[in-house]
Amino acid sequence: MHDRSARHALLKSDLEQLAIFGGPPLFKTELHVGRPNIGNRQRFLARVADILNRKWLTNDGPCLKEFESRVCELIDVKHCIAVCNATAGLEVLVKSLRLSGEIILPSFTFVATAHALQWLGVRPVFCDIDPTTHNLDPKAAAELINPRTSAIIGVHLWGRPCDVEALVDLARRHKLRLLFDAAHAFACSHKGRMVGGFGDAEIFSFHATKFINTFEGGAVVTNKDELASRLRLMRNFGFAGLDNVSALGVNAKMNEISAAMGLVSLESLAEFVEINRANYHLYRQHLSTVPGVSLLAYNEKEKCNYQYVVLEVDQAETGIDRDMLDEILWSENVLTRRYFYPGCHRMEPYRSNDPDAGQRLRHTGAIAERVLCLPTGSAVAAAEIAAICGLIEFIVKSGPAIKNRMLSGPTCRHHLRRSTPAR
Ligand code: T4K
Repeated sequence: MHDRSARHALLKSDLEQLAIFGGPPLFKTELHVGRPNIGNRQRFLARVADILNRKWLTNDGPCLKEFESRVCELIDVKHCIAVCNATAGLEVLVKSLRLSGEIILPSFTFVATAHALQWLGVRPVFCDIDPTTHNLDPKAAAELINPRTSAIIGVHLWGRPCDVEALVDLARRHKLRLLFDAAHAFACSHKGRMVGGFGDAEIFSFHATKFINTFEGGAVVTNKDELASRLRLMRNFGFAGLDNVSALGVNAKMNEISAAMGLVSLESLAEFVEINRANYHLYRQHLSTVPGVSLLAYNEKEKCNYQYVVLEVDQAETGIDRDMLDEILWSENVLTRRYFYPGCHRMEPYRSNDPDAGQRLRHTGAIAERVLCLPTGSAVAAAEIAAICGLIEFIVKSGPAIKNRMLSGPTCRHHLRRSTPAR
């Protein structure tokens, strides 16, 4: 890959060397969690030249059609409706299914899952997660069902599939629609079946930060013919033909340049997965002996995209909490992310709408305090991963001393950056 050469990294063995206490940062330039993977530039640029020559930039163009059929083949699903982003895809899907009232979903997800519902006037009802899988707990979901409930949305968080069978059973028993936010789970499988064909429909994100990207973009996938037709209409203002608007619609189309990027990304899918897999195993290997930190595991008997390297921090063992670790890593130019802190229920407008939701979201609250995503993807080199892990090991080893010094010193820049309190 183009940019995988290691940046200069100074190993640290003394508190004074930590950037947070005045030392030089471990890395001269920033390492990101969501650095985009870029496929073959020549092939992308050739496709862009074709688009410009054709003068067909959007509206059901040839790149879009090719991208949709490649996605269908890859995940063995009948219909792919590519959209301008996953959030718009979710909105179009909820509208196409005429959902109303309340929809049950996890709070431990990117806020887009909830916002898409709220935006349409449907009430998101947050449900707790299973603390081992980080996914929606079907038993907790069952307790939230009432006559206003119209659907359940499972989120395959970190690309690890939900308890699909239990959710299918629950939805069937209560005659509810079942959707999956599969923003993280493109090219992953569950019990040998590719994610994409479960429930009424699933949604992928192809945002720049996803391992397969279309700059901005997403797709709704389904095996249901009638739903697919409605989704296609709704994505394009409801146009059923020239001058023939047959339904309410919006503009949620994916343009040709995005679809071209998607096609080129798909050509490198195996390579991107292999890079993510190797990065994940390197982190595992280097961190296996560090007490109090563990990596969330993938079921490697299934297809995984390994796009998130998720560290769980057990403060009781490390002597330092997740937020302090995050703050120290940022000062060293390792831009870790606290996805999906603090949980949607502690963000607006949900915090004001349902101030007591936290009482039923015990696991969500606890997990949101422990998790930290580490840099990965094609922009991170093996030597950088070794240096990050060496740094984490040093921080954990010196946990109590670092904590004391941070608590007694002046508030640092990073602390200020994240000063918004969460209840
Ligand atoms: N459902 C779930 C479960 C999701 O996770 C998401 C999106 C959605 C639904 C909605 O999908 P979309 O409507 O976006 O298709 C990022 C992404 O913007 C978002 O797509 C993603 N989930 C979420 C998990 O991550 P932020 O707020 O963290 O983005 P930002 O700008 O802070 O970037 C993240 C990191 O990536 C930074 O370190 C900078 C780096 N980066 C980012 C971009 C855009 C780059 O290096 N280059 C880039 O071009 O949300």
